[in-house]
Amino acid sequence: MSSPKQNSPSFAPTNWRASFEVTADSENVDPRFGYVQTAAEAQGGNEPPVEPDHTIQLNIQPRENVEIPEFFFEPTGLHIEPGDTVKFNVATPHHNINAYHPRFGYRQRVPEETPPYSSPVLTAGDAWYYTFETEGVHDITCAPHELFGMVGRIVVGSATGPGANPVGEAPGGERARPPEFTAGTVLSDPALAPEKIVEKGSVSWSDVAAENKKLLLAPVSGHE
Ligand SMILES: [Cu+2]
Repeated sequence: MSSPKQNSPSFAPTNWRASFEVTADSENVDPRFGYVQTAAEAQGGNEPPVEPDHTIQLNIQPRENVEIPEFFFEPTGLHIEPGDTVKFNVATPHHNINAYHPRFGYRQRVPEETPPYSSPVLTAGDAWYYTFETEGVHDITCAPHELFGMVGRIVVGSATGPGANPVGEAPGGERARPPEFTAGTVLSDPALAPEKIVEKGSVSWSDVAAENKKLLLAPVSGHE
């Protein structure tokens, strides 16, 4: 048994902007909310405030013999440098991008001093920009599709920090939730080991073993 103090993530207010270096990109891209570019804005010629250094697609594709499709980030693992901006292309409706941050009730799987960042739920054609300032492993999820395994891992600089811990062993204690069900098995796949992502630069959803993408949730039935 650990003490209640160790179990509780800190809820004290934090000056996020003071806790890391602000680059030119992060002056334009909010450290908690990022930057949304809707499909309509893109069609209207609205330029985003930064040029992205990388792009990740948010996809849905059918599964064989199972009604619920696969929801995934492509690439699922990506190595970037501190200060790089990632454009998340919402290729299919509807998704969001959400840090595994203690303020959201999760165990800490983003570096200390990282703001609790998330995008709104976005639809096809929308894009979300985020500038990753804090060095280390950033585990992210799509909150609506987390339990179906829609998770990703962005290694910023080095494969360090709380997110480098095995799933379930990151700090946060018993009352904070680790990535569960398929989210947990995907993030535990050897292809997504943080050092592997650094070595390869980018890891595709197709590199994750089928076994680890299996749906672990059964449809609810038999309710009175
Ligand atoms: Cu999603």
